[in-house]
Amino acid sequence: MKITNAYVNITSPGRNFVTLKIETDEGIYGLGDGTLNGRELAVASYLTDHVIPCIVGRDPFQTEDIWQYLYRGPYWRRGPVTMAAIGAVDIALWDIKGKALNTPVYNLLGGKSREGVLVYAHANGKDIDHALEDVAKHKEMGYKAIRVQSGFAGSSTYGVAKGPGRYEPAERGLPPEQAWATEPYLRHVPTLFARVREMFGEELHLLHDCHHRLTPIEAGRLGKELEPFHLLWMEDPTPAELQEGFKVIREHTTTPIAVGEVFNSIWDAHDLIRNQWIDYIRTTLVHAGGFTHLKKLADFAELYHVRTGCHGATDLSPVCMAAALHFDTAVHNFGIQEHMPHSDETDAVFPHHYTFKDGQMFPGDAPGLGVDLDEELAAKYPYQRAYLPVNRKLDGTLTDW
Ligand code: EZ4
Ligand code: CO
Repeated sequence: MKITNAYVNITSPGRNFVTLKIETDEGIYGLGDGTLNGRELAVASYLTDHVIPCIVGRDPFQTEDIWQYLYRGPYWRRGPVTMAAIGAVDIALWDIKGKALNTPVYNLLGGKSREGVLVYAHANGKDIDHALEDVAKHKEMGYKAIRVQSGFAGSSTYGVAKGPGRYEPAERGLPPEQAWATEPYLRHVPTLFARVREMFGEELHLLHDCHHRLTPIEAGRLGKELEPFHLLWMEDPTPAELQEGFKVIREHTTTPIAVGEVFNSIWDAHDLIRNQWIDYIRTTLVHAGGFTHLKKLADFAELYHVRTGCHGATDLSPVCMAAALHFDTAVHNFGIQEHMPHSDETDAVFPHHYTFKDGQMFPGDAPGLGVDLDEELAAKYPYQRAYLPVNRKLDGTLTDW
């Protein structure tokens, strides 16, 4: 089998998505997600201008060799744009393999290690009472694990919807600016989780995302104060370029730690994993070079009791969500999968076989990934510039969003 053609589709059914389609001489095609929130066109150009010309004519079954060619070949390694482009190619090639062999991708990754994939939902509210209502709503929908974020007076925080409707971090146009204050946040979060546990008891898995806004010692304090509420994890407590920062957190709390949604290679997590400073690795397929690389990362993490918790926000397309569910079904050290449902418009552009039932998701048994792209419908939603917000402290200093 040979790759005969490949092209990039950019569509914006509510938000922007970059999809790579790879065609072969046997009529089988594969889809890969290359979406990098706020930097979509850079990945599209990287693919169209620099990657596609190098893969036409190759055997799509050679996923390892093509991955190494695209990683080592350009000399310039890693980085989110490069790794999302490699991810798009790799995901599409595994889709082709599955279709050619007439089997779902999870069977190529080791087969089913479990029947269903535990997912967590997002609940949020402008204050604690509204957040509690949203937790109740998601529990009612069948979720067994819920991430809870809530607003409070005096500054903004991460993960709270502006008005009615679902939370969507990116906004059309140039980056909006938000205000951030650490101290009121640190006082607020333990109160929030005390109320959640009081109302919903111990059975529900609870999670919280700090979104890289704390220093290690501040995260240590928060983790310690959250211990009575038994969180499944505290996510992205501190920026992770300084991996040793997590040692400080670990020295102060037994609240489990998850990190990695912005990582793009195994090296971003190397010290975190081998020193057992984290409990969950959140890197997902599109942003870290696809199945070929993420399987190595998961296998490495398994040696250190670190489980997977793949990123699953709406800025990852249904192609990545399908891919993640095959991955989650197969890897032994799966932990949990983030689930932020896509809009109806997005689901219509990307028809798929994956399903949700009783707090779990299932990749379906269609050959390959079981996801498609309706190109005619996609063409009705052209690219629209959209960026994530930036954060400033109350005195105007730029800080992490
Ligand atoms: O803000 O993916 O856990 N999920 C998250 C996400 C991120 C977005 C950024 O593009 O933190 O919602
Ligand atoms: Co997050």
